[in-house]
Amino acid sequence: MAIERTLSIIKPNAVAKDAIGAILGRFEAAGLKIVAARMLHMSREQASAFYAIHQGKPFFDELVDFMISGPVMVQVLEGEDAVAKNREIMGATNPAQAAPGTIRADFADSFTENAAHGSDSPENAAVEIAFFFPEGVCPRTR
Ligand code: RTP
Ligand code: MG
Repeated sequence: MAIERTLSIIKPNAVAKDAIGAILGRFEAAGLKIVAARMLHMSREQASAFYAIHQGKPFFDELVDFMISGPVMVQVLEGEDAVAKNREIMGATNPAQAAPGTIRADFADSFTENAAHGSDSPENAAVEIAFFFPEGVCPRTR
């Protein structure tokens, strides 16, 4: 299996309930290394650009309003099969369908406020990582 990087976001509802540490701990426990991290409160322009692929969909405005409702924690996770592994740890997009013990099962408040984002392919991960970390990501040395 290949070593991949993926972009992860702890969304505003999970930051608000002080779940940053618990969620980052799940990534580390699963063998995903945190190789970059930053906290920011996105502007409407930033959130709209990040979710440009969803522009025009019925949930777009609600999604952007939510993502700018408070700060988010953004991190790059590195490890074997990181894209799929992160999505497995997050659980299904609709928290009602998320498996027990997943981030969304434990920290989501609704379909929109579903606690976490994870890139859906290595190609999109590269684009999303560059979006939040244009200066690049330094490799872990230990
Ligand atoms: P994400 O991008 O956040 O990791 O989630 P995902 O791939 O599992 O889901 P995606 O289809 O990319 O949707 C992005 C986010 O939009 C919100 N959403 N709401 N109410 C709805 O029908 C609906 N559908 C999507 C969720 O916050 C979802 O994570
Ligand atoms: Mg997605």
